[in-house]
Formats: sequence, C-alpha cells, structure tokens
Amino acid sequence: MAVKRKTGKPETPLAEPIETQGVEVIGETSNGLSSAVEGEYTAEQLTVLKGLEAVRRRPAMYIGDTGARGLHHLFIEVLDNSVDEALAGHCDHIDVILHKDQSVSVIDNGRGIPVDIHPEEKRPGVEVVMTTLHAGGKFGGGGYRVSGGLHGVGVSVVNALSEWLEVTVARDGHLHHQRYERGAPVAPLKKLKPTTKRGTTVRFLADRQIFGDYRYDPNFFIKRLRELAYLNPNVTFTFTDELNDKPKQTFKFSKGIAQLVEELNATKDPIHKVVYFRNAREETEVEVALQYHTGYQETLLSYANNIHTVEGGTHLSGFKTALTRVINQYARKAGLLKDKDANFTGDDVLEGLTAVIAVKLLHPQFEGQTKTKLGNLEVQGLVNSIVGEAFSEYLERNPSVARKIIEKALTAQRAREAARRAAELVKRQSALDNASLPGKLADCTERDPSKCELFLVEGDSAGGSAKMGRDRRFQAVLPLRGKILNVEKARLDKALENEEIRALITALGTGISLNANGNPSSGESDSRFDISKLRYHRIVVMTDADVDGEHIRTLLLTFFFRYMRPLIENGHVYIAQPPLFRVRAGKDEQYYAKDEQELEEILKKIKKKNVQVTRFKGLGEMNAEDLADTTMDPEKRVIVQVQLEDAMEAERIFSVLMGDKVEPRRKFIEEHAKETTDIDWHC
Ligand code: 0RA
Repeated sequence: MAVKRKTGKPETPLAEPIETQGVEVIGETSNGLSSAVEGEYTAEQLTVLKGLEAVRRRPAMYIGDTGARGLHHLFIEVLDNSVDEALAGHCDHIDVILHKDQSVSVIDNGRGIPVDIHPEEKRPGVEVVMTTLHAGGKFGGGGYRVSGGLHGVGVSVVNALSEWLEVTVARDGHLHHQRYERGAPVAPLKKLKPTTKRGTTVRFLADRQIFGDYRYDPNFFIKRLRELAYLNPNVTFTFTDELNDKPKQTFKFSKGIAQLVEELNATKDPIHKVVYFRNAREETEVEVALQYHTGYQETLLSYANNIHTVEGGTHLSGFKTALTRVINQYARKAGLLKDKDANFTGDDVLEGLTAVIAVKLLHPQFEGQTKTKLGNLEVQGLVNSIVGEAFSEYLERNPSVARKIIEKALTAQRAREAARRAAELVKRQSALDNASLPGKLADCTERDPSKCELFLVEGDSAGGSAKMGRDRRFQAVLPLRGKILNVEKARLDKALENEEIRALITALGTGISLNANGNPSSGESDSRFDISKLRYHRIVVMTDADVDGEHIRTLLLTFFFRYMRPLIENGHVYIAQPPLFRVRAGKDEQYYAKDEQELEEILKKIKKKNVQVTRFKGLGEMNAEDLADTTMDPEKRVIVQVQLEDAMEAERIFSVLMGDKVEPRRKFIEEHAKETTDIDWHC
C-alpha cells in the first residue's frame, strides 16, 4: 500500500523578481507595529507581538544559540517549510539564493501559503503564519510535518530574528507580497499583478542586532541541499551563491538514496549492486538502500522525515534486528552456519556495510541529547517486518550475493573473537596495577577524573615542554610518537598490537569497543568500553599547526570516533589551538597570534620599536612557558570541544585519504594541493 498523497501537479517555478505595482491591500485590520503608533492594537495582535518579542529577547531558547549554528538554522527552518510542501507532493522545485547582502531566498513552486482572511485571526493566512509562533500546523499543512528538536519552530521565529523578511506568494491567480521588520508587518499584504504560477518565496536578512557580524558558510547550504536531493528524488534543488560570485548549482538525484549509497561507497570496493527497497504501511513509508564492500567499517545513515537522526532510534534498531535475523536464518538454512556455530551478532553482519534507512511518518517523536533520535516505538516493528520480508526475498533470489555476504560475516565473527582476546590482554595488563600505566605517561596527582586532563602531545620534544609547562596536580601528558596507526587499514586485533594505541587505551582506563562504530550497540561486545572508568574528563589533542599535525589529529579523532565514540558524544575530547607566532615588545609585553591576520593586527596595535616576532614551526619550538600560556593554563588557553560532526567529517576525509582506493585520494590531494604541499602520505 502506498502512502496517500495529494497529487496537485506542480507548475513552473516562481523564480523571477517581483514588481510591486498596481497594488491592492488585502485585509482590513492594520498591521502590528504601525497600528501601535496609531493606538489600534487588537487583543490578538498584542499576543502576536508579545510572542515575537519573547523570541527576540531569548533567541537561544528557540534556535539553540545566536552563533554560526543558530544563524544557519534560520535557513534550515525556512527551507524545511518548502520541503514539507514537497513531501506532501505539491512541489518539485526549490531554489535557494545567498545574496550579496547576505539575505537568503528560498523559492518553491508549491501551493503557496494561503492569502485569504483567516476566520478567527481576521488577517491573511500568510500574515498569521509569519507572525504567530507555531502557526504552520494550524493551517492543516498536515502531511509529514516535522516536530521536535530545533526543527519545526516555525518560520515566525525566523521572521522575529530578521532585520527584514519579505514573503511573495503566487496563489489564487495573483502575486501577493508583504514585508516585515523584526517580525512585525510594515504594511498589510498587497495583491500584485496576475500570475498563472504558484509558489512561495521567502527572503530574509538575519538581524545583526541578534547575530552580530556574520558570514554564511556556503558549504552548509550545499551539504543540506545535496542531502535533501538524495532523500527527495522528485525534487530539483538549486543553489546560487551570489555572495561569493559562484554559478548556480543543481542537485537532483533521480535514484535517491540508492545513489547516496553508491556515492558513499565510491572509495570502496563493493561486492554486489546496491539493494534498494521501499514499502509503506499504516501511513509510514520505509526506504532502505544497502551495499556491502570489501572493507570492514560500517556506515549507517538514518533519516526520519528528512531529518538526519544522528543518534539513530527505532527505525535503525528495527533495521539491524531484521538484517541480523535474516542473515542468520539464511546461513543456517544454506548450511553455512552449522549447528555447533554461534549465531552472528549484529556487529558481525554490519561489518563492511553501507546503508541508508529513511522513514517518513505522520507524528515523529525526536528524543535524545540532540533531539536526533527517533522514538516512535511502532516504527521498530514496522521497519523490522518490511526489511525482513524484502531482504530475505532478495537473498533467496541472489544466492551468489547471499553467499558472499555470509562469508564476510564469518570472517568478521572470527576476527572479533581474535580482537576480543587481544583487548582482554590489554585490559588485564592495565588492571594489574597502576605501575603498568604506560612508561611515557606523566600522570597527575589528582585522582578525581572530573578534575583531570590528559594532553596527547605530538612528539617527544613537545611532550617534554608540555610536561614542564603543565600543572602536575591535575594535568597529565602522554607524548605520542609520529603516526599512531591507521584504523582504516588495520583490523582491531592488529591495531591493538600498536604500542601507541595500547598506551592510549591504558592511560584512559576505559577499554575499547569492539565494533567499528564505537557505539555500545548490539551484542555483548560493547561491554568492553566503560566510560565510567575514564581517568580524565578532558582529553586534549595537542598537535602542530601544520599538515602533519592535522594528519595526526585526524588519526586520533578517527580512532575515538570508531572505537570510543561515547568520549566524543559526551564532550570529553578537545583540540588545543597552539599559536603560530609570538610577539615580544620591549621587556615585559608579550602576545601570541594564531595566524598571519592576527599577527598583523597585533603589530598594528603595538607600533613599537624593538619588536621581536617568532614563528613556531611546531610545538617542539615552544618553551614550557609559551605552552602553558597558550594551550595549557585553563585561565589563558584556547581549546575547542570536538563535536560529533567534526569527528564524522574527520572520518570521511580519513576514509578518502587512507582507504584502499588510489584515485579518490589523488583527486582529494589535487584539490587541496595548496594545503598539502609537503606531506608524506605513507602510513
Ligand atoms: C499551509 C497551507 C497551505 C500551504 C502552506 C501552508 C505552505 C507553506 C509554505 C511555506 C513555504 N512554502 C510553503 N508552501 C505552502 C496550502 C493549503 C491548501 O492549498 O490546501
């Protein structure tokens, strides 16, 4: 059964500038702010203005923060409204423009926001949507309306936080236009020239009073639009970056998430064609694309109503349960698993799998720390049965692929057994006594982990300075020599033979997870990673500010991401920001600059003779005092907390650079040639 959808055929997109001539005013009531001057508030309008005023007073309550994240979230919110129109089947074209003045336009060819007078509010529907918190739903937009998390706060929040916002609606045979400033309409909705088109254009300028001086990151727009294009194969998305004078880009992937899986595996060696299936029951739609490759990492992306559910949830667990069951059943039936053999665990069947699970449902519940975990219990059984049926049918029809997948799972099962023994050994060693803490670790005296910090320092010489510059009461230092390991190429049991890695695990005290996704998930293997044993609540990665340093940092983040992910999820991992320059002026003035620009600013400011500038080629060239002042002393240093997204990006770059395929690596290095002049990529 297919999900019911209205089939209003989208017309040509509305993407041309609007002329504001021959206007007709719609709605008899006057607008919010100007009527305030005239003293004509109605009770409803007072409530409206109070609502938007609350948003301006405490923006973080509505959009998370007023930094780059919150700023970019405004765009997501406006875009989501148009995507909802597409989800409901009324729109197949969404254009985004980042303008020179850093205003943003989102243009769709949907039904257009209603412009007739709302019976209760006595104002045009579009004005109500733009000025009332959470008004969207009231209009029976219905369909797969997103709820929870930061998403779905409503376009009125964007309006409240914009210096100005202009909405243009093509509907009921005419163009309509209204402008708002800081959330309040500056004039009533105007009816403009006739048109046969339909659709909505929202253009807004984020308020500098709220966000300070900002600059949008075009890559953020591109990333989201690409993602949406995979998830909504019927919709064409375009992005025009006028701000940076870039030509229009079009995103359209007619094979949807199957194409996304292909893309994700472009740097891998797949062992069969992408498997895709889609089914719908009880008004919930389930789509899955999957492909095994010869490597052993698992890459699982899950979505609910176009939201990337980073923390997974019921759809993902339904998928994993079905996959494990079906593969075990097939393996038993085909005699590939004998009576005496243990069943495959979830981890065994996930090794070397790339899969995308996308569900669409009517009332999604988002849970978890970042509200990116799907909570609807009914979805678990539904995905389980849909995937179970479709995948077992696929295996029956493709016995040679089935055999390859099961052979992979058998290898994974054996390797995990070997890794378990290796991890046990490391654990037993470190459990013996504290004397077996790695010899290179300069530990701190404090025993309360919540007060303790561990600095992972590149190289012995920097390690020496760090040991001298630290506060030994609560700061420990572990110097790491050169390249630690390549988790992309070495299996875990091999990785555990690496001395640097063993020192790191022992120093941290947590043990290590045995599945390559770092998550405490299926099976008993996750019991190996125990965050309650963590000996330092702040782990600071301290590497040189050059490409080699960046490489080592990426190696470490990838390791944490794969085998100790809760460290990142719980905010224990930080990156030090050592400066590039030291400026000494006279006898007692000293400054540090993180880059050339900051150096110039400092030099301009001090305008003194007798200025001495030192460029640090690496941490090793900094003395203990420099290190303490800039990277270690909690009062003065700069460190940044690693977010899961950073780690995921690190992992992606890493898989391109360190994976087995040469071509993508060559391409990446060529594209980043400027940054990567003198690296030695053999590791
Ligand atoms: C409520 C009702 C209807 C359309 C919309 C909202 C709508 C909102 C946005 C926001 C951006 N683009 C949009 N497109 C449509 C239409 C109800 C109907 O025509 O039956």
